[in-house]
Amino acid sequence: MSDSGARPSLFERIATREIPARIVLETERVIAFHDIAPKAPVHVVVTPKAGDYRDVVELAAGDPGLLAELVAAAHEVADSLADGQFRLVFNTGPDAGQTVFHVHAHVLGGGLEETSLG
Ligand code: D5M
Repeated sequence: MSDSGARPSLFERIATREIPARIVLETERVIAFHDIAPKAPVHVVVTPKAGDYRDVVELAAGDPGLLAELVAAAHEVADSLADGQFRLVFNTGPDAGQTVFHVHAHVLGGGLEETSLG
């Protein structure tokens, strides 16, 4: 739980197993699970277990080491599920599609040709 006294976020409740999810990786500070509404053949959410940061901008400023742990976890997930190739998306703010205000990365892989940005 965050130390703000706020209610635990959805992702904190997944990390404590209060809400079930298809967990694919867990470290001391990070958890990864399949997105409930996948937008790609592989779509995994990677997030800190604690909800101290709302978005990637706050995380980068407050704990860059934890941001690096998220990236390393995303790479590990992609190595096991998507041949090591992946897109990493941090929706940041409601106008950018962020709906859960507990920082998280979307790991997308497994064939993204139709949605290529390049
Ligand atoms: O991403 C929030 C993501 O969280 C969105 O893609 C759906 C996913 N989600 C919501 N509830 C669950 C549960 N219970 N399990 C797994 N995934 C979930 P955002 O970038 O904030 O829009």
